[in-house]
Amino acid sequence: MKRPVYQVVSLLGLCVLMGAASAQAPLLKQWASAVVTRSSEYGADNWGAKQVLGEPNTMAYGDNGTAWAAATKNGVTQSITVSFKEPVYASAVLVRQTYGNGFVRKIFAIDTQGKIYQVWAGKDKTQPNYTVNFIATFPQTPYLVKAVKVVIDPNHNMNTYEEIDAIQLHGVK
Ligand SMILES: [Ca+2]
Repeated sequence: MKRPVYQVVSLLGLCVLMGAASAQAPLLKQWASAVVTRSSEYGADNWGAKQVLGEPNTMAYGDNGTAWAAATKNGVTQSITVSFKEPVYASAVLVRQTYGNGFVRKIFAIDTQGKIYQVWAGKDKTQPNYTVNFIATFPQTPYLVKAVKVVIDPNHNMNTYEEIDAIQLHGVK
């Protein structure tokens, strides 16, 4: 006996769906590769914006020149914008905090056309005294992200600088 046509069609449809799910692109995790801009930096080398690039290299909590610090310990809002090698449909940004932790306030994604979108804002509950990889998650962007801007509150800890060692973008190609 022949199967009704609609059953064959629905079976085919199921196979296509399963194929699509198993072929889903893997999550790509990239460390920042270039500084686009920064509001300020404590130094051109130590504590400079370039210190956020690449893999983490600040392994102890404290005031370390291997992390980015703004020019002043406290004051107006600060930010750093970094780009990544592979544009991705992004779903998270990791901000490695190594001093004055708990200071991230907003994160913006910048698409391949240079358009800027706020993707995260909220309470950063990262605790001090340890190096911490703070991860801000958000619904996957429908546009390809090539850069992110991290906005921080330098007054989060009035006794310290607020320092970032590394920034990582999570997404799929
Ligand atoms: Ca501060």
